Amino acid sequence: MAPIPQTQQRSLVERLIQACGGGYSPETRRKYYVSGPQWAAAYEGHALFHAPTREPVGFEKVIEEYGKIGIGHWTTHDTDVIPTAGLFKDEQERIVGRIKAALKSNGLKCSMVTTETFHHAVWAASPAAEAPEVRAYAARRLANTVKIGHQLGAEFAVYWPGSLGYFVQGAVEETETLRWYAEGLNAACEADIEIAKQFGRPTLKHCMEAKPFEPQAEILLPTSDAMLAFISSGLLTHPEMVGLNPEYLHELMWGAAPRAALARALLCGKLWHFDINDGYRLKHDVDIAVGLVNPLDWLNVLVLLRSHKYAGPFNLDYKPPRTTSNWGVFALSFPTAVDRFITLWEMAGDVIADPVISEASAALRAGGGPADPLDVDAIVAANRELLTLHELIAHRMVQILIGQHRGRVYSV
Ligand code: 3MF
Ligand code: MG
Ligand code: MG
Repeated sequence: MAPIPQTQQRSLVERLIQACGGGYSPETRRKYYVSGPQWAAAYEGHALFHAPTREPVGFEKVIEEYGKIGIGHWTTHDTDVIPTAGLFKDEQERIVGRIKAALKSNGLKCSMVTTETFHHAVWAASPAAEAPEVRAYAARRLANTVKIGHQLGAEFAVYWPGSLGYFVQGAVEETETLRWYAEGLNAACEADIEIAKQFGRPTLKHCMEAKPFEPQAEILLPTSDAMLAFISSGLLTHPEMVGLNPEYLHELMWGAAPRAALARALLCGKLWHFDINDGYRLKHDVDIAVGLVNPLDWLNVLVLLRSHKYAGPFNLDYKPPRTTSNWGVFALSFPTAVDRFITLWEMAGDVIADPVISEASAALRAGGGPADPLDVDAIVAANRELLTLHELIAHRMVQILIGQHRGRVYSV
């Protein structure tokens, strides 16, 4: 093939996107509770070993592009949109006004706000640092984000305590730090009760998000399970206001079965918000877009969530790869991520309705018939053939994933 001049590259990519097919209309996409983070679309491709590959993008452009794609909700950190120095000042109010206008004119809603407590130098020793002034500032920041959330009409506040941990042991006394961290969350919930009254709105749903590694070397609340224990530890003054925002990859990173982690949150009634993406076990936080690495696992996850009537947001917390251009972020990365999610969600409906899976599941639950409860050999024998259905169900799910259940075969 001859070299493709830069002026022809977009039309080539566009033609190949069209050739892929499988896209949904913006109207269809808006039917799902999918949210697009400001930071995901504005990610410039930078990291410790990576210089940026994309130009900065402001919230007006992100909101406009999400609107065109059909992503109905937008999420943000306070400092994604308001410079740290402008917080608590008129500048904050001016920016919030501009955000409201941008959301309105593009038909989006703000579903979630979150406080950046990991990037700025003030968080070097975490938001629950030894110095009381850091903790007092953190409490003010959290309350301020709650206020912004109410101004923008959000339903959720998320807390990823990224820097709650350490590189070297010794200085940090974990029980004390966790108590201080709880005080921060308590301050946010208590502020919310007051602010919600002023706005005549329900309080926000406060959701904790765990990640096992990064940016600290050791993390005090590394998993969703650790956070469930923290929520019911007695340290929170309003545990009923606090739930979870698990992230698919964050659970996978530590080696968990994400579906089992979600199931534990469901059992506790705490699965309120969900960051969706993909990646690999026991690697760093690669934040690949949903379904590009583990589509079968994702199908299983969505079967679980559909079966339990999960109705919260699916937040597209991924990073478009550094190889994707600014234009490509909105032309390809976000629309295809949403479309894979929708397809997997609908496929999960196919799995739930599938007659083979239904009958096999019912048969497994029926068991092999009454056996002497103390005759172990008889119990084994009663189920011997039925247990083969475990593998049959897994096979059937792969068939559904690859379209083989509709007769897709190769003629060889
Ligand atoms: C980090 C994350 C965060 C959180 C966000 C809270 C930058 O790995 O996942 O995204 O999701 O801070 O919403
Ligand atoms: Mg996340
Ligand atoms: Mg992540």
